[in-house]
Amino acid sequence: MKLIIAIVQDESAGRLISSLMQEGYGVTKLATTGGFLRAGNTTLLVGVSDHKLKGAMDIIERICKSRKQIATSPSPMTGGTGVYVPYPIEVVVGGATVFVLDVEQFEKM
Ligand code: 2BA
Repeated sequence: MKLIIAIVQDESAGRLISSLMQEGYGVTKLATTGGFLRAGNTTLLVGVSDHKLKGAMDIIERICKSRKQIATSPSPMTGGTGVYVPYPIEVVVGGATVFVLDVEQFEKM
């Protein structure tokens, strides 16, 4: 048995949990904070039997694969006129940091 620890962006978490649960995986969601950005993220614990590991990893990759996206700047530049001009910026969205651990013992009491 393996324990998947997946740290994902909050925006991806709902869809990822739904997809994992639809496929019969048990999931625990933790509200976590990244040490570098000090921003909220979501950590999922997923205990899986060895033969179901690949299926879970495929789902995580499908939903969380990082990609570049054009977004409008949240803090628009001001020109000399004082007019606010929103401008496009490239941002990385999605992405997951995943650890897979061997589980020594698993009990439900
Ligand atoms: P990622 O490397 O995709 O990491 C996303 C989040 O995953 C991290 O949030 C952290 O919560 C977790 N994480 C990543 N690697 C980990 C590890 N080895 N052990 C435990 N948890 C881990 P943040 O720490 O807020 O980092 C957000 C993003 O900032 C990172 O994205 C990376 O692109 C960048 N970053 C992190 N540390 C950096 C540094 N020292 N210098 C420059 N950029 C950094």
